[in-house]
Amino acid sequence: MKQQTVLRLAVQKSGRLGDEALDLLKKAGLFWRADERRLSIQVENFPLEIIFLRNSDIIEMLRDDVADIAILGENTIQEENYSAEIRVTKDLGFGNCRLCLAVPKNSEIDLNGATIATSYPNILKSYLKKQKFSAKIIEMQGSVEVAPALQIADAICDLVSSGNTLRSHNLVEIETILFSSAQLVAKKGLAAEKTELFEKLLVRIDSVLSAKNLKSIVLNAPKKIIPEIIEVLPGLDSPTIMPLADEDWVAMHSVVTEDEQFWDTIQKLKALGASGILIQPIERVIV
Ligand code: PRT
Repeated sequence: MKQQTVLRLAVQKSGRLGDEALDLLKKAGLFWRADERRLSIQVENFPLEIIFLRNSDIIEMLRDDVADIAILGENTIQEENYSAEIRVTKDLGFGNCRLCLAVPKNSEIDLNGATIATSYPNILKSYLKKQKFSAKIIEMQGSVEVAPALQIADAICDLVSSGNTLRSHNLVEIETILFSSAQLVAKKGLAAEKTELFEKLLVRIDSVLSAKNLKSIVLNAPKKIIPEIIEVLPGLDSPTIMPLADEDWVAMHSVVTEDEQFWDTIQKLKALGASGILIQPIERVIV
């Protein structure tokens, strides 16, 4: 009997990307009962095995064919020079950070000729080359932010998200080298059956990403104000209009993005005479 093809997805075991990656897969309707602290788990309703790895090991496992696809930061892809080996990349919109150069507050360090501590020597090297700067790079695996205080380096090149780590070490950003977020990547050269599985998985993941910040709005309105409501209610498509028992009234449905204008829109609808406004989250959208 032919064995079922299973796609193998590598995700970070713990840390900044692991939990959000699993959360996204669950929202995409994937289901498993196994303990997430195991080395790997089998998804029960999709031919997918999730392999838990250290972030720094993921690309090696893709290269060694232990994994077919992975979720990892753009920073790691760039540092490991992996872009050319990827067939598809999908930005997942979490794990946002930036790789920055930072120096001690109030210092007037000239990067040209400085010593810079980093866990990203390859990205830094190519940045310095582009800028035609010569600087000495000190490679550190973690706690890069302590390097200036220990007088190991004049500056650092590290990931920043909230900026709290820099602030608490009296450091200030002077340059952003790279913006990064979590990416779903599929390596080149996957067999046709695995490619097909990946495309199916992508549809599910896309449906969750497309639904992000979307809200379903249902409201009741007097028939005579339908044109004004349509004007105010932005939607994916034109709103659905449904008759009500009271012939002078209708129910209207639309899907809108919860952006900065969202609550202004709701206020305007109310002011126009809409009532019973229901706002509900949307789980998935297939566009
Ligand atoms: O432990 P493991 O071997 O699995 O890997 P790891 O130590 O690289 O894991 P982790 O969880 O630190 O980082 C995994 C990925 O998360 C990174 O490769 C990035 O893609 C992403 N990410 C997003 C971040 C950050 N934000 C981040 N802020 N990775 C690290 N940081 C660190 C940064 O290095 C600095 O020490 O957080 C500190 C700064 O944070 P703020 O909020 O104080 O600015």
